[in-house]
Amino acid sequence: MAGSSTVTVRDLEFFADKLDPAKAAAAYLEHGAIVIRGLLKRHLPQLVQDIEASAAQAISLLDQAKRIPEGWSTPDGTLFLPAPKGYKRDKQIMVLGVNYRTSGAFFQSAFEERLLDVVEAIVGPDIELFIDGQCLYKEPVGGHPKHLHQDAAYFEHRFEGPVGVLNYAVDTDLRNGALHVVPGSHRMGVLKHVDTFSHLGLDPAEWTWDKALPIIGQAGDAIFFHVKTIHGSRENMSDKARPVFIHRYRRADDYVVVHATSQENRQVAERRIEEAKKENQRGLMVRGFRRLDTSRPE
Ligand SMILES: O=C(O)CCC(=O)C(=O)O
Repeated sequence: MAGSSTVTVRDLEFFADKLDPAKAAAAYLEHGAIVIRGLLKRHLPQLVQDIEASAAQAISLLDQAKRIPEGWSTPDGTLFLPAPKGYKRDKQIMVLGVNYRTSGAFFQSAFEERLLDVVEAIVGPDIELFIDGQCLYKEPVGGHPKHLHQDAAYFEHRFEGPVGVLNYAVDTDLRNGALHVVPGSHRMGVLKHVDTFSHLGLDPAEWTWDKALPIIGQAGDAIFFHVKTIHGSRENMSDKARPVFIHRYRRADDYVVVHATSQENRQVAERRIEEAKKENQRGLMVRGFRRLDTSRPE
C-alpha cells in the first residue's frame, strides 16, 4: 500500500549478474519501483568523466546565465538553483547539461541489453526513448533537495507513460542524497502538486520523508520507477557532488498530454491537451519497430 512501511528494499532488489527480467518486471508492476544492483557499472568510467567535464564547463559559463522561470540557464543547457547559504557560489547546478547529444557514453548506456530486457518485459517490444537523457547533479554542502513528487506532474502521458531508470554515478547514501520512493504510489493517480524550491512537488506537510523508502546504493545501481511513483531525494550534505543519470523509455505509441514545471504552466497545459495530441513527439527507437499510425501527425 502507498506510504506503508511494510515494503522493504529487499522486496525491490535484483542483481545484474543473475537477472530474471520477468521477475524484475513483476516486482516493478507491483511496487512501482525496483533497484538492479550493478546494472550500468561498466558504463561508468567514461560517463563519470563526461559528467565532470560538463559540470566544469557549466560552472565556467555561469557569467552568461540567463534567468528563466525554473532558475538560471547557462548556454550549455545547465539549470542552476540558488545555492545554500555559505556556499562558495551563489548558484548550484540542479540539472546538468549533459545528455545523449553531448556524451557518447551517456547515449550508449541507454542501450544496455539487460536494462532493455526488463523495460521490454514492462512496456512490450516496441520501445522509444523519451527525452535525451537527464543528469541531476546535486552539488555538495547542502545541494538542493528534490521534493517528493510524481514525474507525471511534469509529463503526463496518454498511456502508461515512461519507465524512468535513475542510475547512481557515485556511491549514494542518506548523507549525499539517496533516492526515496513510495512503493505502491503508482496506483494513486496523478496527485495535486504545489510549487516548491525544486519545482512541482507534493505538499511537504502531507508528504514527509518518513513516508518514503530510501534506496542506498553503489555507483552503477539502477533504480526503475513508474511515472506516477512518488519519489525524491534530500540535500547532499557530503563534501562531493552526487550525480545521477536518468534514461526514460516508453511504448512507441505513447505521448505526453500535459507538460509542466509549475502550477501556473500546468494549468495552461491542461487546457491544451487536444493540441498536444497533434504534436509529433516520436523518440528514437531502442528496440522493436514503429508501425505507421495515420491518426498521429508525421
Ligand atoms: O536527483 C534526484 O535524486 C531526484 C531525481 C528526480 O526525482 C527526478 O528526476 O524526477
